[in-house]
Amino acid sequence: MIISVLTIMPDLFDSFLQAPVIARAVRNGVLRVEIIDIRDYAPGSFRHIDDSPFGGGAGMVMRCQPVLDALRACKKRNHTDSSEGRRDISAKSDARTVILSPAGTPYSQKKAHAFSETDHLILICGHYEGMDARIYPHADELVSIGDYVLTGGELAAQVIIDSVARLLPGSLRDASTQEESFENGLLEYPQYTQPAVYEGEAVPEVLRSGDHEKIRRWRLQQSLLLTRKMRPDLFAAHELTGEEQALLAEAQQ
Ligand code: 6GU
Repeated sequence: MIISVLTIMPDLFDSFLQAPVIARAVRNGVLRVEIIDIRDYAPGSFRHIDDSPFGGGAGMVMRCQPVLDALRACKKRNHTDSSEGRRDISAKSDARTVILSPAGTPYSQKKAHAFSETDHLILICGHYEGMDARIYPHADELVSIGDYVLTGGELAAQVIIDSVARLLPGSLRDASTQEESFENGLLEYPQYTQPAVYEGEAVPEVLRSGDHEKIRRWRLQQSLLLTRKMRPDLFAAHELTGEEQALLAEAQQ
């Protein structure tokens, strides 16, 4: 897949793109990340990308023209019908265009899976007090990464790229994504490694028993207890199986 990022701060992605999971996905040919500097589409020597809001008020607003010209050029470049300039991983269908904004719908692991199945994802990083409202209809959706305000959408874009890249085939070394938090609607069970006793704290005996069925049941039980304690909202949304009910009843005793 291709992920295109439209930003006014392209430098913020330099070291991020060198992170192992991203670099591996790129190396394996399952991902291409394209960083587009919106300023390149702002004309004149000042290249101004923002302006004061109509009606007054504090702060600046991102102008329509540089953002929408950058978006159009990005789509055109990646969706040309001619085979010229097209790589094997380039987009086959239309892009999914996302604006990153604290006013968006909450990001989730489910959304990460959906994004990982698109051929071309375009992420537009908002800045200043916001964007001209006429930009929003050009996106398919608005996404927020949580109930707090960031200075710009760049960190949010990096959160999304990281969570999507690790789901692409060949980007993680093993199948470790299937059992982790959120994949089954529960938080992950506690993990331990050597030594078996550290500063008097021992690893639970069951994990050293070699009994795989017992370990599986212990882990599921821990996941349930942890989720109920730390994320009552997730726990309430989770439909308990018969086995899970039994494991919780057993823990009560
Ligand atoms: Cl996507 N952008 C900004 N600027 N702030 C945020 C956010 C996005 N998600 C949470 N806060």
